[in-house]
Amino acid sequence: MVKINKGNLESSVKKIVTETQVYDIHTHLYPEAFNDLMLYGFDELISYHYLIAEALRVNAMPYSEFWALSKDKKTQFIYDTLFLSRSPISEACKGVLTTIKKLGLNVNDDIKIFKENHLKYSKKEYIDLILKKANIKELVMTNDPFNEYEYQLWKNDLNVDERFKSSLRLDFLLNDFKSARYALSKMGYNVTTSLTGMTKNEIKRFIFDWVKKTNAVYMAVSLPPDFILPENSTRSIIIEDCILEVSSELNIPFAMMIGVKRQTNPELNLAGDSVGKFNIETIEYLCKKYTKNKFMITALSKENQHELIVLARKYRNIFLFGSWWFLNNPSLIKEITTMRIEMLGLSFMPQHSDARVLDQLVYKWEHSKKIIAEVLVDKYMELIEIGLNLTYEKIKEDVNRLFSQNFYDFLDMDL
Ligand code: HDL
Ligand code: ZN
Repeated sequence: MVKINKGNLESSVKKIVTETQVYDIHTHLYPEAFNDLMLYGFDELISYHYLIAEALRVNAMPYSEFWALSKDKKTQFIYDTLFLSRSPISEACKGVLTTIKKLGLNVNDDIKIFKENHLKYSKKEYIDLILKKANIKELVMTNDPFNEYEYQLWKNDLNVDERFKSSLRLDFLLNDFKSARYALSKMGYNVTTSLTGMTKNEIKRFIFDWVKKTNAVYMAVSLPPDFILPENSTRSIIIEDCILEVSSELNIPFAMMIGVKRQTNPELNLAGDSVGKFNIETIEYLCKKYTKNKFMITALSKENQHELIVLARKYRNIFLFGSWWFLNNPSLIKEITTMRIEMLGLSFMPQHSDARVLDQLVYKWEHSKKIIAEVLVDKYMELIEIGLNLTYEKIKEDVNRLFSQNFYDFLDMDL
């Protein structure tokens, strides 16, 4: 046992956090079996929708003109605008530089070197390289059977890299049932516009079939700020009468990612979404009524994150995760992680990457782990000052909980 003291605390925590393998429980990544859905390499990294939003703020190129550019020209436009004509100081810009550096390149080199780097590897080799660099044990994809391209892939035998787990994404079903109904009928589910008993049974059959087909570890949906339960709406009825029934029957969590205002600026496409605060009483209602269901929850508004922490103290079936999207910035990760430790101890998962491009795993985890380690050092220092005996092994156990074990335990939890 290695005793921890004020002198070796910081170096020990930083080493442990760096070396602890991560279960990245929400990403938009895919392994090579998903063909075009697997995004990797510099061109994809630099044209992340966060950077598109930032570039089109400062260079008033008409949106339609930008979208008409080739991939090469989009890369050059973003690089010139955000990295050459001014310092790349934002979180998303800094992330690109962190990844380039961690891949062993010089961030001052010519962009041509960055663009060609991934060509040295096969897709499989690049996945191995990035997962190793980012210290990822396994990650969860976002799988959407309503995406025609992905649906066709699942129809054939998909040899999915076992490090890539599935989640069943239900946004289309819940937020656009009128259109989803047609897709479900085409898939062979006998659903009508009205939520009759038969339609609800067919929706449950669809969910059950696809959880099994994809071997999903949880079901997920992103929800708008005006999401409210109870409510006499299609979305609410499908959640209460279909999703929660299958979720409880299969003992898999229902993940709600709440507070996204889709397409506030539709001309920005994926970059056009914004944020709003939702009513926490909806989650209170769900937890009070469905004590046998497990809810993974994150929010896009900081105020909601505070309310969720308080609520998680009341309900053990809430699993809080991540500093999501517009909260995935050092200043906010620090504040939210500190609040969570102060009110929940170690019973939450501080981060997920939300990566869309494989290479992003490197910077998203490097940046987050730095902040989480700083918060942990402060909190452990307070324990040392009180006189508690701390060991390296105990801290290692704590950190392993935060980066993977808490989620494994939550999946196994039988309420
Ligand atoms: O709905 C979601 O899962 C969000 O994470 C969106 O995909 C968002 O565009 C995103 O990539 N955030 O990081
Ligand atoms: Zn996401």
